[in-house]
Amino acid sequence: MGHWLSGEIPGFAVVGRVNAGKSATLATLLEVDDDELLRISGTPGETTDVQPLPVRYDGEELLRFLDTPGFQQPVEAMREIQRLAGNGVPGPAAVARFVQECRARFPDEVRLLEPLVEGAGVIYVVDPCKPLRDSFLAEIEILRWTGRPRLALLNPQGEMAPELEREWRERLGTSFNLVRTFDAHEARFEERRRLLEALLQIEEHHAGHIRRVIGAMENERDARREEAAETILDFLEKALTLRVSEAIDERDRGIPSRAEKKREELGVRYFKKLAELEASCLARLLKIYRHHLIAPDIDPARHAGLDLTMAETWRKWGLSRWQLTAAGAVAGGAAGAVFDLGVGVHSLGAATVIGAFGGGTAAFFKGGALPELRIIGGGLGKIRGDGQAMVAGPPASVNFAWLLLDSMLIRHAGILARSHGRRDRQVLEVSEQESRVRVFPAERRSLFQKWFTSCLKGTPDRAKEPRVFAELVKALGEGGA
Ligand SMILES: Nc1nc2c(ncn2[C@@H]2O[C@H](COP(=O)(O)OP(=O)(O)O)[C@@H](O)[C@H]2O)c(=O)[nH]1
Ligand SMILES: [Mg+2]
Repeated sequence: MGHWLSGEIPGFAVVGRVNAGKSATLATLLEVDDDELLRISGTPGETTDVQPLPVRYDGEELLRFLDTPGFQQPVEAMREIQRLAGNGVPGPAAVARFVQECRARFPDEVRLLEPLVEGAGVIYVVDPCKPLRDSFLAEIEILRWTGRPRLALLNPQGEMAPELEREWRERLGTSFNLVRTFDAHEARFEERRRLLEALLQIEEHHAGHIRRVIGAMENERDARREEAAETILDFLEKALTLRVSEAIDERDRGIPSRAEKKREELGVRYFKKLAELEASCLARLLKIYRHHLIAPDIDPARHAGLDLTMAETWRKWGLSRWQLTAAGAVAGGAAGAVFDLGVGVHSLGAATVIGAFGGGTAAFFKGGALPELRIIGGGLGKIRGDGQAMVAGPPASVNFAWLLLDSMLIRHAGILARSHGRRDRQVLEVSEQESRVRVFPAERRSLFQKWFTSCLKGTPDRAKEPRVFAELVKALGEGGA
């Protein structure tokens, strides 16, 4: 024996019916969204052996989970164990004998009971949407006879009917040390931590190891949040200071159609670059949170037929009306009080806005007006050493910055809400969700507004960065993150 467990490392075997969601539970708990590492499948019998899943921090194994194939013939196995117990009440000894003697007839039951006989704790996963049949009662009995510490998890795969849930809870409550709900498709950080804390309650002997795992998990969450904040700030700074130039000569200027064509190319390149910055920011966020099945919502066709007359361009870029309104609520709503909306535009002096802003930027979003890409210098700036160039920069309105931040915060929240136990592909939706910047406290808004303005001027205010970073870290942790 001693095949599945090792020394003082606490082990927990995840057991239950085939398709109860055992593998999905572990995948969500351990943040594994890769089927190569942890197979989740609607086809029964895909997991045919016990799979050890060590939990390591800093190279040291602190905890070990064991994924199992699941019960196949619980009623027959229960009878066999009763038979082995003779006239006595079945207990750990009868289960141990069953494991030793009945492998040929009950390969699945023996496989899943083996780690328990060796000393692993039990995590029993059930779908409480299923009727509580005799076969489940047999599983519950067998697990009770193992004498191991036992946690039952309700993993609802559909609507949980209150009546049925009560029945499951009552039944499980008499045979398990603890009964908890853990929805493998919905659980987030808090639920994952609560699951580990539940293990702490049923398995006092290994409290030290489990506590270290919980501590490490919390540290990791904080570190990730900081890394995400750094990533988003880096993106914002790059996006807000992005300038793209297109060389023009005398002939271009002389022929309006040529100049127009250059301007169009400039727009295409500007948005392409912006989309690249956005995509790389998202890719980094997905990496930080270990997600491989989330597709970035960046439309490759976005830049086809790009036109600087804007509305369409901006829509393609994902900055839809609702977002503009949301940002308007931040920047526009408090116009005059906290924000100095004009700074970004006027300080550029020579900046020419192609198309009409309609005067003040405060009215920017009124009536659904869309932002304009700014062509700096009207195509005549002496930007490059070798001649003249037309330069495109970000829209002058600082609302643009708020949009970029808001869309990243919403995506970040979407990433946190996604459990690793899912195996469907997901596209992050920005448009359907709530604005995050709208609920920023006034001081934070003011700070970001100033920093954004400095970025749009092309000279990011370094002195403000530590505070901007700290506030962003806070913002990333808000809203159940
Ligand atoms: N809707 C829903 N489906 C789930 C949940 N957990 C697992 N499933 C699905 O149920 C099937 C079996 O899951 P799996 O984890 O492989 O079950 P196992 O055989 O107990 O390991 C898969 O298609 C999963 O996507 C859940 O919490 N909600
Ligand atoms: Mg499985």
